[in-house]
Amino acid sequence: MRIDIVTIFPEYFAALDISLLGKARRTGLLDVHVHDLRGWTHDRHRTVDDTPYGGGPGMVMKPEPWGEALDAIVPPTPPPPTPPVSEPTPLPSASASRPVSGAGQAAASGTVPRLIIPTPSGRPFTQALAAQYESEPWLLFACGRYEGIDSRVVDEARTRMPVDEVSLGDFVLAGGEVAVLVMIEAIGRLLPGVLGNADSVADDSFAPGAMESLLEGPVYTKPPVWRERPVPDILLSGHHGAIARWRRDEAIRRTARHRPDLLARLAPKDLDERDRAVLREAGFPVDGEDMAD
Ligand code: 6GU
Repeated sequence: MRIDIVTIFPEYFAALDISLLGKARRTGLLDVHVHDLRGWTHDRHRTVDDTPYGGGPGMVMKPEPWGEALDAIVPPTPPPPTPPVSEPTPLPSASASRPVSGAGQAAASGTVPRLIIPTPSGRPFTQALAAQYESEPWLLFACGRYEGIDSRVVDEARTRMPVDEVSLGDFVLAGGEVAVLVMIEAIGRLLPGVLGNADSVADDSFAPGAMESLLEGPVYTKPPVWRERPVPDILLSGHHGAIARWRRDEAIRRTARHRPDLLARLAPKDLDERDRAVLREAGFPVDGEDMAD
């Protein structure tokens, strides 16, 4: 997968040299290109922002550097050559087979990236969206700072490539850089060959179908007793069925505590009697039952 990132703070992306993603880059699974937006400014101060039309607080990123950046990374399709007026219109087949060259080649052959713009006013970034992005050959991230990028940049980009405005959640970051690091880590670890063990992806909370959207419960490793705290006996029992049941109980309890909204998504047909008992105990009656039951 190719990833381009445009930012005024390229230093943030040094983190992409580390750990799993660093290895994925070194082995060629990930081809990351970080671009400094100020390289497409032309004034002495390398200005990227200006005051908002209509007034209001803060600054808005100017459209010109963004336009030049996107043109450089995704060369625009040139207008189709105009045939001389006397010439008959070529047949569609002849027109379709006409070779394209130069800057138009990328766009004409369908090789444009998906442009992803991190913004608190975007659609929610989820595991499902990470999985969709994992299957794309080329992603381009545009990191805004200040109050955001002049909206005409997004409008024009949409005429040339698919564009998604994406948010990490209901809070405000100072800029898109950290959000892009988060998204690239979530996407990158799904690429075949990036994680050592394919099962680690299948078992994730939120992976499609995995544990029907329950959070994962607690985990333990050696030693068996630490600061007088023993590991739960069941995990040392060797009873795989009982261990799986205990883990599911713990997952249901943790989900009830931290994400009651997720419990509403559980399909009643996927709940057995034990699930219902654990849910009831956690204060979540299911399927027509109520607290009086
Ligand atoms: Cl994607 N960007 C910014 N600047 N703030 C955010 C965000 C993104 N998601 C949540 N807050």
